Amino acid sequence: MNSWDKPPTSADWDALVAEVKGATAVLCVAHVSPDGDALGSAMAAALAMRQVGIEAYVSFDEEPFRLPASLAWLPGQELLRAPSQLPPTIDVVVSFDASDLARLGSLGAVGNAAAMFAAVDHHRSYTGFGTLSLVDVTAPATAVLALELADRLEAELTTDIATCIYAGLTTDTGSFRFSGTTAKTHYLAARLHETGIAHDKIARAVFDTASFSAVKLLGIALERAKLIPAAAGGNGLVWSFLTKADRDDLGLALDSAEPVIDTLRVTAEAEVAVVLKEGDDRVWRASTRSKGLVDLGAVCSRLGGGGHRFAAGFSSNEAPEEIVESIIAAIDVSLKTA
Ligand SMILES: [Mn+2]
Repeated sequence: MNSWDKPPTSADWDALVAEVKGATAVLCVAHVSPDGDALGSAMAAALAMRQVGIEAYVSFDEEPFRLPASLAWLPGQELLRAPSQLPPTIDVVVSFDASDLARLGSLGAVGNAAAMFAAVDHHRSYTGFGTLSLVDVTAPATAVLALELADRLEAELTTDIATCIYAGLTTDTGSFRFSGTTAKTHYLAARLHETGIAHDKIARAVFDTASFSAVKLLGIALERAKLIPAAAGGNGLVWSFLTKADRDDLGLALDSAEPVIDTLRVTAEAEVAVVLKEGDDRVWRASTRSKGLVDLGAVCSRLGGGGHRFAAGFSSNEAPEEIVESIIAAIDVSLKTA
């Protein structure tokens, strides 16, 4: 049993707070291709640290260094630093929402070189990297843990901090629809609301905004979608793919393909949805979603990735058809051992 099979203890939090308060400078790191939970959590934590007098920055590994369009409005952007522009004084690194070191890209090495390297996360697939683990697999978002850190730093919950936390919470709960959402999640959301956040604008930015090019890209993916009724124990698998050329024609970056899975996964005839996205490096990224019957965290771990039961992913150099065959085979193994 790993120590993160249980939520962090008060002693764990005290250790993190002590390290952060004693730091010369803290770097809060989000995972590569950051989503609302990773970036919202890192930004909220850094804003809280700044408020109580700690020098804090936010970074993630991306070249060129820019925010995804859906998160370009997040407060706290003055704290962002590209990996090549990090202050030399950083001695404490805290990662947010990254289950393994590879998810931090080049910043994993910065963490390993720091005097203290803490991981704040909620993935069951968390590998145990870092010198201090603040991991709660029952938390519906890492943002819940980022808020706990802000509270334990005795930072006031400002509208800016609450906005960052809410961005993470609404991202990972799918607007409070996914099964990880509890009464506690709603109480927490109510607390965020009370600070005067523009929850409607946050929801629109996170879920309901895409460029016309991105809408066209979605059309390509849907046109190409295939349903395999026999897959996943006869419960069906729907999949599609987007090439680098598809994106290049529309002038789009890889993150533009992120929302495709959310439309594909509504397919009633499929327990599992898969979207394969070819990166600029020609490596395919597989995003997978299930309705609960199949543990995709386990399936994707088997294929070299990881994630949650309902949402997981991995990378592959195989051709799209081969990747889908690998997924179907791994699902069969998972259903047999479940
Ligand atoms: Mn998350």
